[in-house]
Formats: sequence, C-alpha cells, structure tokens
Amino acid sequence: MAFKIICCFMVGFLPAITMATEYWVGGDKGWSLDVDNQDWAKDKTFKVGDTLVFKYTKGHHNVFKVNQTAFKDCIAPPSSEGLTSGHDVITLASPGKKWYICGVPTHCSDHNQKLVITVEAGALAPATPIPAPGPATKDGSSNSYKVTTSAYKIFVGGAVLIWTILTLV
Ligand SMILES: [Cu+2]
Repeated sequence: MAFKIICCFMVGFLPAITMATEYWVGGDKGWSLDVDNQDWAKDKTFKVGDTLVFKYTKGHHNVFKVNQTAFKDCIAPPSSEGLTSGHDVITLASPGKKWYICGVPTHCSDHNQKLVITVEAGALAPATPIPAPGPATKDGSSNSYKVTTSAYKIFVGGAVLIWTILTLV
C-alpha cells in the first residue's frame, strides 16, 4: 500500500517536473559567433521555470543578462556579473523580455552574439495574478501568494489523482 501511494505521488507530481524545458541556446552550435540566435528562438515558447543553457568553450565567451539598452548597444556590465563556466544554466524566473549578450569585445557588436526572448508565465506562475483575499497587502506578499497557490494546486491535483487510482484499484 505504501508503495502504491508513493507511486501515485510521483505520477501526480510528474507533470509539474516535466513541464519545464531545457533549451540549449543556439542549438548544436551552442553560444557562439555568427549564430542567428533569433532564428533559433523564433519557433520556441519560453515559460517561467524553463532553463536556458549557454554552452561554449570556457574562456572563449561569457554570458551577461542585460537590459534592452545594453542589448541594443552591446554594453557588457562589470565582468563580475558575467557567467563564465562554459555551461551556464539560467532558470527563467519571471515572465517578460530577457536580454543576453556575450561580453567579449566585438562578439556582440560584430558577430551578433546576443539573444532576446520573451518569457511567458508558466504553470508555476499564473498568467493573471490572483488578487489576494482580504485587505490589500504590501507588494512583497503577492509573489509568495502565487507560489503557495500553485503548490496548493499541485497538491490538490496529486490528491485527486491518488484518490482516483485508489478507488479504481
Ligand atoms: Cu563571445
């Protein structure tokens, strides 16, 4: 019985785990020069919870998350803010536009080593914010409320699934 319940829990939680997608930026070529990253990104839907993997030979490139202006003008922030491992994994934590550039001189400006994507709200972040019940709360509380709500949904989903399976067995 205990085994059955554990299995049900795993099945219930599986969708939440498998919904996140890992994207290797640039595809086979990885994070490199003269790759049309926008062409690579155009048929993909990025969601909150998905991850971007920037793959390159360590030392040859790096990755900076920047704002729109820095993206347009290829201005790298201080090097301490860059990712340099050669296998840099970025989890898309919030919806909206995200800009990334390589900070090595001329890579962004002359070789188009840059990427802009639009992240959509995923399963773990409702597209429309759910208004908090009761009196207005300060801004900081809305995020934790969303997380709690989605965790609650997953829990209920799992519980319903377990109940269904147990009644069928
Ligand atoms: Cu580079």
